[in-house]
Amino acid sequence: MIKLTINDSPIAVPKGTTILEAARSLGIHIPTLCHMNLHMDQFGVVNQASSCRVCMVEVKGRPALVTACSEKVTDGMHVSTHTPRAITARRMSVELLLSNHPKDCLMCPKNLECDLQKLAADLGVRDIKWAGERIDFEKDESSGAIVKDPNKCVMCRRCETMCNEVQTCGILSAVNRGFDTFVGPAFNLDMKDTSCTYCGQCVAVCPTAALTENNDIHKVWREINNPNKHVIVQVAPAIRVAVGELFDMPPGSISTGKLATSLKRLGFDAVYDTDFAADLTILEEASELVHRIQHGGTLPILTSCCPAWVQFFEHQYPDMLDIPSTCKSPQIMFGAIAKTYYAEKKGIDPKDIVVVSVMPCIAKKAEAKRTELSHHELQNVDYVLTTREYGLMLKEACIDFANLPEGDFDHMLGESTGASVIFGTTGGVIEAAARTAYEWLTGETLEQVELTQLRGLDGIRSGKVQIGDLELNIGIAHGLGNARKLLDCIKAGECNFQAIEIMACPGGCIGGGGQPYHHGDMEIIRQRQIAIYQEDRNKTKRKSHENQEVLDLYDKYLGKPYGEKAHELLHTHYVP
Ligand code: HC1
Ligand code: SF4
Repeated sequence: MIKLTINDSPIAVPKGTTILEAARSLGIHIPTLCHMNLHMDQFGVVNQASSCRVCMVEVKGRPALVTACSEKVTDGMHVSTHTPRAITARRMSVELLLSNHPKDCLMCPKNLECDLQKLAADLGVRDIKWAGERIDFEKDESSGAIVKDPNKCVMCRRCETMCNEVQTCGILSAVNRGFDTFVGPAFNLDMKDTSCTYCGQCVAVCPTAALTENNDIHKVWREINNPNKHVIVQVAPAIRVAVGELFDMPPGSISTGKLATSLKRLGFDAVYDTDFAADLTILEEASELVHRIQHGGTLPILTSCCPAWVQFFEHQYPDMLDIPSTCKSPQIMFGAIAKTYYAEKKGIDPKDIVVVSVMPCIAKKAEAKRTELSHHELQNVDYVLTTREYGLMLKEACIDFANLPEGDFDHMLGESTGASVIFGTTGGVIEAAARTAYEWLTGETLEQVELTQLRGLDGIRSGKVQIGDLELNIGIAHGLGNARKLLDCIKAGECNFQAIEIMACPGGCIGGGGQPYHHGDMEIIRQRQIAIYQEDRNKTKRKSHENQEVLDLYDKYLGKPYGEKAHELLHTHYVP
C-alpha cells in the first residue's frame, strides 16, 4: 500500500491509484470534465485524456501543478487539492475552453444538463478574458437521429472511448490538427455515411451539446394539434423506470400509471404500451425458435429488437444475416398493427393515423425511418421521442409528473404481462421468450417464472434452461463490444448456443442513449434494473402467451403466430 496525505488527512491506497481516486475515497471532490470512469461489472471503462486540465492540484515539492486524474500516488506524497493556485488554474482552464465555445446556454439542448456550464458556475466564472478566435464548423443533422455540433466539442474524448472501446464501432476520433481539432467521423463524413449504429452511447457521455439527439418535439406537437389526424402513442418498457428522474424522483421509481395519465393530458388520442407489442414479439420469436428447433433451421437464433444491434450486424457481419430472428422490433410491430388491425376496428383511414413512440433509445429514430419497415407505403412508425424529449414536452405543458394520479393504458393494444416489462433490461427478452417456449414445447406450466440464471449485469453471460428433454443453451451480451466477442465466438465455431440475446447499450434499454443522463453513475442503471424486475413481479400475468389482447389480435386478424399474415406485417429482412 502507498501512504500519503491529502489536505492533511492520511490515507493508504493500493499502488497505481491516481490522486483523483485517492481523494474520492476520502470524500474529497476534485472537479473534472474529460475524466470518465464507468464501473459496471465488466464495463470498467476509464477515459483518461487529461485534456481539460480542470483537476489540477498541488503536490509538495513539485514546482508545477499536476493533473489529479492521471498522476499516480507515491509514498510520502503531500497533496493539496484546493489551494488558491489550484483553484485559479482550474478556473483559467474553464475560461480558456469557454473562449472558444458558443456560450448560447439559454438555447442549448444541454442547458442545465451540461458539465461545462456547471463547472463554470461552480468555479465562479464571470468573465472571459480572452475574446480570441473561434472554430466554426457546420452542424451535422444528416442521420435524423444523432446531431453533431463540433463547435461545442471540448476534446474530452469521452465519446471516442465509448464508441471505440466499449462499442467497438470506431466511428469517432480526432479530426483536423491544432486549433481546428474536434472529434467526429474520419474525413468529417456525414454521420449518415458512416457505419454508426446510432446507439447514442456517445451522446450519453458527452459533457456538452457536441452530441445530442435529433429533436422531434415540434413535429409531434403539430400532429397532436392537427384535428384531421388520429395520433396514438406507445411507450417502451424502459421508460417507466427512468422518466421519473427528470422530475426529481429517485432512480428506480416505477411510473407506469403516471405515464399513462401524462400521455392523456398531453392530448394523444389513444395511449398504448409497447409492452403489448413486446408480448406480440415473443409469440412470433418463440414460434420462430420452436420452428427452427423442430425443422432443423439455423441456430443460434439472435434477437432482433435492438435497432443499434441490427445496424451493427448488418455493417460488421454481413455474412451472418441468416441467423438473426426476422421479427420486427416491438416498436415497429406496434406501428404495423396500429395502421392495419386498429385502423380497421376503429374505422379510421391508416393515412390519418400518426404513430408516435416514446423510447429510451436514439437508434429507434433511425429504425422508424427504414423504408422496409412500412406497409402500403406508410411507415409503421412516424415519430420517435426519447425519454428526455418526452420529459421536455411534459415540462412545456406544465405537467407536474411526480404528483400525477395513476392512470391506465387504453384497451385493444394496451394489455401487457410481466414478460414484456423485462424487455427493458439485458437478458429480459430471452427470459420472456424462454417462458413461452417452455410451456409451448412441454405443454406444462412453468412454475418458476423467474429464470435468474439469465440475469445480472455481466457484459457476457450464459445460462441453461431445461425444456423437457431439450437443454436450451442461451448466450446474452450487452454493449456492442461484448456482442462482437460473442459473434466472433459463434463464427469461430467455439460457442454452442441455441439462442442469443443482444442489446447494444450497457444494461440494455434501461441504459439507452435517450434516457435521462446518468452522468457516469452506473448505480442509476442498477436501480432501474431492480425496478424492472419489481414491475414484472407486480403483474398478475407474467407470460406473453397469456396476454388476452394479443390472443384476440391473432384470433380476429392475424391467424396463427408465425403464419402468413403475421409474416407480412411482423417480420422483416436485413440488408448488408
Ligand atoms: Fe427497448 Fe424494445 S425493449 S428495444 O430496449 O424490444 O428502445 O425499453 O421499446 O421495440 O418492447 C427500446 C426498451 C423497446 C422495442 C420493446
Ligand atoms: Fe459510435 Fe454509437 Fe455514437 Fe454511433 S451512436 S458514433 S456507434 S457511440
